[in-house]
Amino acid sequence: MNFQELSEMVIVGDHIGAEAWTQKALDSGISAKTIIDDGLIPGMDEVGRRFRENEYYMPDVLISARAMKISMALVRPLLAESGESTRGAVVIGTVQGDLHDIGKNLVGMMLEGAGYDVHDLGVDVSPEDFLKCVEENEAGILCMSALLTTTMPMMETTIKAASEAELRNKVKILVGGAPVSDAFAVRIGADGYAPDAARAVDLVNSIMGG
Ligand code: B1M
Repeated sequence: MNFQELSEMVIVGDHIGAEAWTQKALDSGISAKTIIDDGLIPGMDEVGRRFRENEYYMPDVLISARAMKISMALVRPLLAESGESTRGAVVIGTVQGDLHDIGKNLVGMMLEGAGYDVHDLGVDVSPEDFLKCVEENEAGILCMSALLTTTMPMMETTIKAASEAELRNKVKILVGGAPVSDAFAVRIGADGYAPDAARAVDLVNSIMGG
């Protein structure tokens, strides 16, 4: 099968086509990992590039992500069954006290499209819940989102809690969200900051060596 076709369906956001293509590929014995590596990841990489270069806007990315997610929903169970690994586990959530999730969802979807095993804890996530999830899934990356100046300090609280739980050297902690900046990330001892979803994927790739 031509994997370029699946990539193209993701790029243009053809979720019906992506679902049918993925099912056909699975029926013909193609592995879940090959579908992700050769179809979905190149497609989402291109979406990320277009978003970075202002050729795509948020709605375009969401439409592409929907196509990617439908395909992922078919391959994910097989990936787990066969024990085939993804590019690594990432935990993501919006910090405690904060209910904004549009940007965080976008980052999570893009990371999933890039081949990571994303554990999305949703909104209003306590430091304890973030760290429990990191530990349980041996996640190499923790991504925190905050949209309110009043909830940004929860990022620092979570980082301190990670140190106290002796997890700090086991997980890279990345932060993002509209009021967050590079300088803030440095000040609170985070390992990195990304201003948007595409650059969050670039950052995670660079840390995970991909
Ligand atoms: Co809220 N809100 N809101 N809100 N809201 C803001 C953030 C605000 C700036 C509006 C304003 O006053 N101009 C303001 C914050 C002011 C401040 O703190 N200085 C504000 C306020 C005050 C509030 C309430 C307190 C209002 C009230 O009740 N009085 C309340 C708080 C509730 C709470 O959280 N406890 C509240 C509620 C809400 C809604 C529920 C109505 C809704 C949220 C719906 C939802 O998320 N499901 C909402 C919305 C929609 C907004 C605005 C309009 C849009 C936010 C958004 O989704 N942007 C926002 C104003 C604005 O930003 N223009 C506002 C689009 C999204 C794609 O961008 O989230 O920045 P963003 O994500 C980007 C990047 O930042 C980055 O990648 C994403 C994609 O490129 N990124 C990451 C995000 N997370 C990342 C994590 C990473 C890396 C990158 O990890 C490594």
